[in-house]
Amino acid sequence: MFADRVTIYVRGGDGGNGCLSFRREKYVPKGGPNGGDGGDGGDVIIRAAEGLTNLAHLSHQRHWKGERGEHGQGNNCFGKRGEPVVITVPPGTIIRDRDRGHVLRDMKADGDEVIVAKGGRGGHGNTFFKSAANRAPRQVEKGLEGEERWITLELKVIADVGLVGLPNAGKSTLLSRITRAHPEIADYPFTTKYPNLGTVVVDRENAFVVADIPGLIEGAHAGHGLGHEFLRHVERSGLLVHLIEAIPVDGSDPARNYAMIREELARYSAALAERPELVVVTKMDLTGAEEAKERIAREIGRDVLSISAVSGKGVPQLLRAIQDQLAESRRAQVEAEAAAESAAIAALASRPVPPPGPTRPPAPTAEVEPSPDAVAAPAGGE
Ligand SMILES: Nc1nc2c(ncn2[C@@H]2O[C@H](COP(=O)(O)OP(=O)(O)OP(=O)(O)O)[C@@H](O)[C@H]2O)c(=O)[nH]1
Ligand SMILES: [Mg+2]
Repeated sequence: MFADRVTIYVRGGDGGNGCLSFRREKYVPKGGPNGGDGGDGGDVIIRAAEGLTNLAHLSHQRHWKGERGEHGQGNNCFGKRGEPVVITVPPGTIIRDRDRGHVLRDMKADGDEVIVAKGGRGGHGNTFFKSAANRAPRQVEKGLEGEERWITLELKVIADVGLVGLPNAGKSTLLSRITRAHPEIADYPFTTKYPNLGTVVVDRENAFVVADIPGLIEGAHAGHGLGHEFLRHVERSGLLVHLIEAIPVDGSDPARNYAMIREELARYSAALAERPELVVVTKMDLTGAEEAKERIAREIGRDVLSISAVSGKGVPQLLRAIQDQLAESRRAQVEAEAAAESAAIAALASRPVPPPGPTRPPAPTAEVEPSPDAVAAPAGGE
């Protein structure tokens, strides 16, 4: 089973109640309050963990709750904190609030963590309310309820290279040739129903991840076929490798097929359509493929590479071209980041210095935890 989108309900544990209690001991009259605070409820935490490939483990359990905090007890015993619940997801998972729609966190790297539902704070016991004015308070607080919400988790596979093309173009065959992945391969369209990933290990320092997504067909943007649904998986890849069958089995025109897939990519996202792309004519072992390749290059007006995933011809050249392109993209990215940084520094440097004047009061902070001192007012102490 594969799942790349699930909706789950999360709820932090409720805080434990504060305790109302007084010290009662022989020979100690008016022993004073000794009710402890309740423990805080456990949070629900989502953590990215390397090694997971999808969200299937979450489709069986839809409700996740942090543990309740224990109630406070007499003798100034504080309740135990509720244990947090940790949900693991693969890096590349985006977490959204289902009802409000905003992104809570984009889990990019192994170990990234976010609290999606905070546990409720434990209530104060009556000891807390003791003051010079009130030495025997009967006041206690109930624990607060844990935060709750529905969240949607969506996995966007982070692949460096996305393989795109019509069904049957040979995407899965290429993936199985260049990586250790074992995708299903068959001579009918839509063999691949879910994305497959594989890592190409070039040498000790260099490796890249390739995603093979289900074939795209005309009208994919309108929901035809399977591919459009999965385009989000290649949305973040630095490079698209577009496979074209040299002599399509269905007798269609390869150059037209190319244009059609480009159109579908652009309809999905303009940013995706602008990604660097290598065009690769496949199944070069078939008779007549060489002429077909020349014609395709001429008609689409671009340089094309060619491979036979069956014989392996052209595959090393393709891998080299992919590596060069990835290195190029990384260089461009580093340069762009450096340029953005120096622009920001220049903007800061050229900002006019504000004239001296009365200092403004500090901006209010978003959520201030009430500090115990703010509630209790033991002015002067006992
Ligand atoms: N002769 C020849 N056949 C190939 C080559 N590459 C793939 N094929 C065959 O083409 C058919 C389709 O290959 P797949 O790798 O399943 O194609 P795909 O693009 O993953 O197809 P979908 O998953 O349906 O989108 C299979 O029968 C493969 O054996 C090749 O280089 N030469
Ligand atoms: Mg396939």
